[in-house]
Amino acid sequence: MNTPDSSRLRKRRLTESPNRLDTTGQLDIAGCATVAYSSEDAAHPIENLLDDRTGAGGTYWASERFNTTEQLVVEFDAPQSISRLVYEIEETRLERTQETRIEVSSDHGHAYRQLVVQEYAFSPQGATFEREDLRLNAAGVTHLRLTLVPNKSGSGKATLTSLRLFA
Ligand SMILES: [Ca+2]
Repeated sequence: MNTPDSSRLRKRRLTESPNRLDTTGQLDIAGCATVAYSSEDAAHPIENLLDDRTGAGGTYWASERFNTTEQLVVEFDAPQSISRLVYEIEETRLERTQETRIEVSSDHGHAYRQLVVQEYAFSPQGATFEREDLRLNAAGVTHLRLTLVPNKSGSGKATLTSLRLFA
């Protein structure tokens, strides 16, 4: 007959937050690419996309123009494999739907292949933050282009809190 023996219990403390991002293979975009952009609010520059202030309340890039479709293009110094892309959008004040289109080019931006189109609806009373974590299978990428339509419904400016790419 077995007697309970609590000393044999295997236990561990839960330390990892479920929202913690696995950063294995993360590309240093600042070190391997140029980021071209169609618009930038001086108070919310492109640098805010790549800093470590992510998540709700994090720093963000914003267009300087209302209701204008904007483009951000990551131009790699050398062709790059991309297996994963994570981006975040936050909109706390306005009711609007932002569309994000992601495309890649293997010929220095002449032709693009569309990978994803996603829409998020934001509302101050409802969803105000979205994180997308995409698995991709893209090799030889010279350019990665994001096209952001800020006013698919409603009205506002294109914004993006973070952009992370993984080899
Ligand atoms: Ca940020």
